[in-house]
Amino acid sequence: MHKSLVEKIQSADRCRKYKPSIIMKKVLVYSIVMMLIAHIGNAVARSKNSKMPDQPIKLYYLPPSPPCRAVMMTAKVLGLELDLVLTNLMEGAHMTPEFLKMNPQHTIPTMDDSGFILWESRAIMCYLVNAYGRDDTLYPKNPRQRALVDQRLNFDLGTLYMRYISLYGPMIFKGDPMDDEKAAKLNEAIGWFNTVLEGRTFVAGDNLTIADISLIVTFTCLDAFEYSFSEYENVQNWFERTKKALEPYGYDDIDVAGAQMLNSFMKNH
Ligand SMILES: N[C@@H](CCC(=O)N[C@@H](CS)C(=O)NCC(=O)O)C(=O)O
Repeated sequence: MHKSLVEKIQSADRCRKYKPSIIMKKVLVYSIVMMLIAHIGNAVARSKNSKMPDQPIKLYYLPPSPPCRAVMMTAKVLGLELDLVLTNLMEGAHMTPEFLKMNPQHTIPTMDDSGFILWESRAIMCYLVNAYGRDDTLYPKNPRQRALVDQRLNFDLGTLYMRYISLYGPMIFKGDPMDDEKAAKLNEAIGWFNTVLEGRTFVAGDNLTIADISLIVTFTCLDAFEYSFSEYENVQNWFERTKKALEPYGYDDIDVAGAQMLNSFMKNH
C-alpha cells in the first residue's frame, strides 16, 4: 500500500521535527558513555598505579611519641591516610588485653593494615614505602643504597635514640637533673653522625629517605629542649635542610608540636 501524499508529507515533517532532538539524545548518551568509560578507565589506572590501601591504615599512637611522629610524617610524604587511634600510655591503654593481643611488647607506634599488625617504627616505615610508595626514593631498592639507609636506621635505633632516651627519659618522666656522663655519650654519637654527614645532602645520599625522617625526630626533641648541637656543623646544616624538606609533610604540626609537648611535660615535673 502506498502512503498518501499527505501521509508522506506528515511523516517527513515528523522526521524534520524530531531528528535534531534524536541526534542530541544520541550525542548525550554517547558523551555519558564515553565519560563513564573514561571514569572507569581512570579509576582502574589509579588503582593500578597508586597502590593505596583499601581502607585507612590504623595507627595506635600518642602525639608526643618520637617514633609515632616519624611514622606519621612518613605516611604524609607517601600521601597515605591514617586512622589515628589515640593510645594514652598514662592511662594504660597499651596494657589492655586487646592491645597486648595485638602487640605483646605493648609499644606504640603499632600499625594495623587491614589485619596486618606491625610495631617498631622503622619497620613500619620500611613497610609503608615497600607497600605503598609510588617509587623507591624514600627507601631505595638498590642493595647498596638500601644498605646505607638501613645502616642509618640501625644507628638511630641502637645508638643515637638509645643515648638520647637514656639521658632524657629520666628527666622527662622522673624529673631527674641532666646527667653529664650520659650527655657526653649522646655528644659522642652526634659527633659520629656529624662525620657521616660530611659531603652529603641527606643522611644516605642526595635525597630524603626514611632514615632522615627517623633521625630528625631525635634532633627536633633536642632542639625543643634547647640542647645545643650547633657546634656539629654538618648536623646543624642537615637538620635545617631536612626540616625544610618535611615542612609540607607536617613537620611543624606533628614533629615540633610533639617535641614541645615533651618539653612542657619535662618542665612541669
Ligand atoms: N623502638 C620502638 C620504641 C617504641 C617505644 O618505646 N614507644 C614508647 C612510646 S614513645 C612506648 O610505647 N612505651 C610504652 C611501653 O614500652 O610500655 C619504636 O621505634 O617503635
